[in-house]
Amino acid sequence: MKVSWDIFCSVVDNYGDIGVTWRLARQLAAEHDLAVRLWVDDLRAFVPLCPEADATASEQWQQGVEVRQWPQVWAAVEVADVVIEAFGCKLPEAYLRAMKERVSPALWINLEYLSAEDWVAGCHGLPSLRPDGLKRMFFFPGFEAGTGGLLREGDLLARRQAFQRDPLARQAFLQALGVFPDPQARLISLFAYENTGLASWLSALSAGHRATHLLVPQGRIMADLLHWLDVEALPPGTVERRGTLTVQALPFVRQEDYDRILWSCDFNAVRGEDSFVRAQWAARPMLWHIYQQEEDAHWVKLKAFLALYVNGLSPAAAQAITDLWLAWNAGADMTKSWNDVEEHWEQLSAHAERWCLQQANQADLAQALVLFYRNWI
Ligand code: TRH
Repeated sequence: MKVSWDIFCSVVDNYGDIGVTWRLARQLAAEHDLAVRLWVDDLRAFVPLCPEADATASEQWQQGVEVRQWPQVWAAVEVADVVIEAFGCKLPEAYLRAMKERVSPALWINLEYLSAEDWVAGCHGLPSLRPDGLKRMFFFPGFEAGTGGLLREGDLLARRQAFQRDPLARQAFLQALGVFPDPQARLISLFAYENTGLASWLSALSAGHRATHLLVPQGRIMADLLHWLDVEALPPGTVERRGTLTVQALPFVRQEDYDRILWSCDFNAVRGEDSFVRAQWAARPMLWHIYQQEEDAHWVKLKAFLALYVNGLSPAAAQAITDLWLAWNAGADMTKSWNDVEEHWEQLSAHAERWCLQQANQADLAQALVLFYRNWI
């Protein structure tokens, strides 16, 4: 019998919670032969990532994963061997009681948000004993040895490299999306939260010496984009030109195709957690819009990541990318930092590939979870 895993996901906002748990669930089922159930409280956030899913189904199978609507009134189910509570989403009380009554204890793991802060390795894998006798383990993804690593499918890098080596595959993919860039144009993708710095970046791009084709999937940045373009709407597929900049709106695509967009681009602006990690596997220079937290806690995380990421860059290139990221996350003017980044383009591109390969030396997060369970039993 397969080892059973229950993953609980509560959709707070956006797509990150479901994006990470859906990716993890699929990989555990596909690569580790596990029986995986994914409990999601709001399936409407799941459908854009997996369009064949049914937002109203209480149970459905998608890509080897049993996807369950997490009902408000919990109906008893058998507790799995491993229980993942994603991002502290709070398991149903009745499920906790069933966990207590289970003859052989289940491994209960709280999967935490990704952070590059240096305390992460020290806290990864630590238990917390509760007054009711249940024990919860804390599992931290991360970039350094001693953390839980990053989500990465076993064949991801090989698929990405094959795609990037094959201009016809890239062209066919882009054409199917209705994207026909000028052959000389540099391709940039833009996935971000609202950002008052966008106008200055777009102005710099439109006045640049190099043609840029900017791809913008539907999302929260759209209003700022419309404002700068001075248009009322930009339906998916529509193209607008300003100076050397071509802007094209895209639909929100399934998760696998979003990877291909990142692989196709020369530079990717990403946000949150999952697209941020996928951009690293795409091995292209990137710009991260971090998810804002109360009391500006996100700045510490942003700077912790930058401190790691710039290792190996020349001081000038490190400064350029750091300034760009800080300006973007402050919603500040991007003109100077973007021009500085352009001056170090080759170096930043080579660095992105190096960073990707270095990160791929770590065990991936799904593998690390499976090993954690094996060591626990
Ligand atoms: O949507 P996000 O802003 O999610 C955020 C973060 O995860 C944040 O840490 C969390 O606290 C908050 O949600 C609640 O960004 P993220 O993490 O990149 O998730 C986006 C997902 O959407 C990711 O799996 C990629 C996917 N995606 C597509 O599948 N198709 C698309 O066209 C695009 C643009 C994204």
